[in-house]
Amino acid sequence: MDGPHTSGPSTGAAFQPLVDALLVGDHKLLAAVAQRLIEQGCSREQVVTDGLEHAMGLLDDKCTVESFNLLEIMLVGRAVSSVVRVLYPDGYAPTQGRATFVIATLEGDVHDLGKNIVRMVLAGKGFRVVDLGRDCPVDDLVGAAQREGAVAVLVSGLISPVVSQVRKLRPALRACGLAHVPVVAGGAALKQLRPEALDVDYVAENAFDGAHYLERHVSGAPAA
Ligand code: B12
Repeated sequence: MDGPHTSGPSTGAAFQPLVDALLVGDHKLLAAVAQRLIEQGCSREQVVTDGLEHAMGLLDDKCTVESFNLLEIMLVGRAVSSVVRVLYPDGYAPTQGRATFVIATLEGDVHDLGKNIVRMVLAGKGFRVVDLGRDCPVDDLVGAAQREGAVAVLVSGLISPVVSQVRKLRPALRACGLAHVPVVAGGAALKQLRPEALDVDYVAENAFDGAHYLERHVSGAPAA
């Protein structure tokens, strides 16, 4: 059900009611619209990428360093969370899974909506995801990777200053004997950079692209 190939509506117009409800921050209406799209045959991937991500991109000018409308953005954030609950009603905390990942937004970055979606997508695929939350020190994330036996470390980054934190991950993993554990990055600020520039193994375009990469890694298939 997560794949992009479904019989449901796929045009931008089909997602306009979702975009409209999101932009006014009406979380109840938004959850109802998302539910209807799912019932019409849309995949979760379409709702996230064509709906949520597209709409959030339209909020760019309300969330810059110069101009910042906190209340409006927070209402939209709450609305995004309501859609995530519609898409993943079973929650996200399997204690056993096909493999374990650790995920966080690193120190200095408080954005977590995208990270939460990644966690849900992976949990929906049967993986165990240990979420260290946002504003997380590099050492805490690496410590969790060691403690939990993680097979990959995932990092979400939305603001440019967090790039320097991401570059500290690989040396910190190496120092703990975890040089073999891959690092996967995503989020608006990180996906503008190539893996070499971040010193990570893969930069995901979106949650589903990241999940495909991780599926291949866990199954031992060569990276595409
Ligand atoms: C919502 C928002 C906020 C909310 C965050 C609420 C929350 N709980 O997350 C609040 C109001 C708190 C906020 C604060 C700020 N924000 Co803001 N914010 C946004 C906004 C509008 C949307 C981000 C979002 O949630 N998108 C929706 C999610 C679903 O998308 P996503 O995160 O990209 O995630 C998807 C994929 O990228 C992927 N993904 C994400 N992470 C990962 C990780 C892995 C491993 C994988 C596989 C995939 C993956 O999966 C998701 C689903 O596909 C963006 C604009 C934008 N276009 O991104 C600005 C934006 C990120 N913010 C920005 C700024 C400047 C700020 C502030 C500094 C503003 C200020 N004046 O203080 C503060 C930052 C404070 C801090 N220290 O962190 C800038 C950053 C610019 C830059 N390059 O540095 C942006 C780009 C706006 C802009 N155009 O200037 N913000």
